[in-house]
Amino acid sequence: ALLERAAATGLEKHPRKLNIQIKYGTAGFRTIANQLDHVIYRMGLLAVIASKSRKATIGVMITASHNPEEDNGVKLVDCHGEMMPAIWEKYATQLANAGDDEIVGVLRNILSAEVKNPDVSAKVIYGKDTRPSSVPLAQSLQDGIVALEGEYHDFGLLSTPQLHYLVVCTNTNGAYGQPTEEGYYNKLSHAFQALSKQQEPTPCKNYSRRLYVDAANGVGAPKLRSLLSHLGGLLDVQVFNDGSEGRLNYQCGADYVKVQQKLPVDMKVEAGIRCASFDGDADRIVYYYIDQDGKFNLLDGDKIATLVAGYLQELVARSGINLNLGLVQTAYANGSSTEYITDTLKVPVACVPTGVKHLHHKAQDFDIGVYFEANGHGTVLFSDDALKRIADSAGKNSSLTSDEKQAVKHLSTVIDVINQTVGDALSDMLLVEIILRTRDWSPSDWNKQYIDLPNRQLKVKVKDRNVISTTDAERKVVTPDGLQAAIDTIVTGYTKGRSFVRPSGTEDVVRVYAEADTQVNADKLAKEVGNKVY
Ligand code: NG1
Ligand code: ZN
Repeated sequence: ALLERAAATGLEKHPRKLNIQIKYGTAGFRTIANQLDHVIYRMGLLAVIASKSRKATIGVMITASHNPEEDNGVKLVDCHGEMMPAIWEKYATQLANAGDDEIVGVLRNILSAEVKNPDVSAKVIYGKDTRPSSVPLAQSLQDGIVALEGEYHDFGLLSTPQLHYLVVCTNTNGAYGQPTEEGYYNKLSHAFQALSKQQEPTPCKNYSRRLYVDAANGVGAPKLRSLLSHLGGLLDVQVFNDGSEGRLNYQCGADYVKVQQKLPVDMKVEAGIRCASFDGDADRIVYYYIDQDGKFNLLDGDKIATLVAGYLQELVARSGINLNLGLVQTAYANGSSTEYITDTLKVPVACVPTGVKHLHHKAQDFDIGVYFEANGHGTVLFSDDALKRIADSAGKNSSLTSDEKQAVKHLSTVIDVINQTVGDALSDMLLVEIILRTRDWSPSDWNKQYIDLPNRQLKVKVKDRNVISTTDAERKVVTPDGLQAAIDTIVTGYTKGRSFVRPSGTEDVVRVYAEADTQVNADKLAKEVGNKVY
């Protein structure tokens, strides 16, 4: 009778008004906010079932990340902090698209497939971004949880990575950190301060504490402020785009800066100042600066990944602990970065399809797995075994040389600066800052480690983007017939040319990527390849 009552509540308070099909993709459901009410109510129902299935707390985040303000979205976070497995994406899609009178049947199927004991209690925690539509949608979610008699905790405004952190903390009884927002700031800031003390360098000549942050007018702004208040003045941050309504991600934010390769609006920047942009839910970060010639220089996810991998690799080598470190990228990684990682850092690199879950999964193959998308989403994973060996080494301090001791100490401290549950703009920012400070690098010192190949991303509108299918981590087209051969022919005409196309998982477009020896050629290559897609 509970299921029938939940369906009746849905019909009465959160009916499916339009017969529009929606799909749970790589980032959950994402579309115009006014089509999401019934979807989010139903995700409340599904979250309760997921919690019963896992016998653990499930997370739900209401956000559409870097999408325009009028969009919104919802994403379930599984009990270990990761995305839900594919079968749950299917359940979510079925449930969202069911008629109001079909819900009971769909729920019953999911329950019978996934839940042994339906009487077990359920707990769901959730958060939302700053979109005005997130407020009523959070209420719809709560209605869904309550309808199936789940327990809930509303954390209010959160960044996406904060929610992932809270899910993991809750399900590990605090072993990962305190399951509160304050606990999150404490964990990151204590580690950052400790590391700063340990690495107290001779006064920095090139690194400056000064940092400009474009918060995309999103949730990153208030959360950054909270974090800064825990840092004891170690960073001198000026926040831009810090929350005007109606301007979320509008000509600002990590996605805009990365794709447009230019400064966000409303940011006055002097040459040489280190700048960073978050996206709307603060799970991505890119850096950049204007050089003495007035030229814009982007330090994207690839540059962050190589910075982090180089630093960790050095610590591991110095520590004397035998740990394998690897880096995971997608096809969007700049060709120069892959070359630099392989030839200079000599770190093994893997390429996987777009989407955090593929990167996260692959990174688990290493003792220390660094993963980043070029767009600035990424983090570092330490295997349980690696954590144990680092802790063991820190414990047997006496048998180590003083340099080994120091490296082990840095290594065991830096782990807590990192939000291992998912890419996190705040945590990644702290990590980048500590490394730049340790190296005493200005942004141009960082940038010159390797020179990016000029590149271009385009979107092409097509009738049905899903006629394009790909293989080899999206680097080769399988269908339609002949498209890959056409791309190959075009690419041969360009020095250092590389190009690929794939259907987006979050927008109704086909994405084209191209890189070549000059910007003019990269633009031309992208356009030529784009013309073959229709
Ligand atoms: P799609 O729309 O599938 O390209 C985009 C990003 C992904 C990932 C997801 C989820 C690019 C090229 N693609 O996916 O990397 O971040 O959004 O937000 O940046
Ligand atoms: Zn995001």
